[in-house]
Amino acid sequence: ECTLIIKFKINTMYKEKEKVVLVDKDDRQIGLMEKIEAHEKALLHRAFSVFVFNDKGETLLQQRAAHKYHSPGLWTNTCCSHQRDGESNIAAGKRRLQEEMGFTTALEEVLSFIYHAPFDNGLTEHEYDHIMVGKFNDQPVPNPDEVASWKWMSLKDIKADIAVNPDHYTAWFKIIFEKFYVHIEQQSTNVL
Ligand code: DMA
Ligand code: MN
Repeated sequence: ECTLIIKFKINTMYKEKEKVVLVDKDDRQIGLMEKIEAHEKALLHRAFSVFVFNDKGETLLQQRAAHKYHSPGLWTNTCCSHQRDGESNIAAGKRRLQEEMGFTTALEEVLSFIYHAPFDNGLTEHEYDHIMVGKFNDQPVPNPDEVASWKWMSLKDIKADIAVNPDHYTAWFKIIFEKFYVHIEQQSTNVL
């Protein structure tokens, strides 16, 4: 038990110190900042959102763990996070897929966009978000520190459920869905 507590503390300390890459409107790096500080100050930073599809064209959703620093318990795309200093978008996506969902797969970047979403806990996501897609047909092995649950869902069913239960989904997931539905739908059949 003691080892568990120490591991948890080290994990937490490490996460608090993690830095995000601050960027300008053209995704040019302008600095580094501790993750929580950047989200408190609502500064634009580099991020990514991975959508993993299976051969049926369904996408793998994750429910964020109950103790995440923002958007806890909400359903969202397969994996989201922040690139590290000097880390490529693809390398970051593959790393974080492994850390959060317990598998990794080839990724392809398809789109990027800027969004701004204040949360009710004082933090704000203000990101230059790179959307990447990949394919996977097996069972994920989610990390309980990050992920409460997961499910495969068709884009059609997600769209219908967002209309009925918008508060079950993260802000960026809904923005991506609204803005890029056609592109995402193409990827669900074309991917890799
Ligand atoms: C942040 O995701 C990235 C986006 C696109 C919202 P996150 O909060 O799940 O990342 P992490 O927990 O790795 O900081
Ligand atoms: Mn962020």
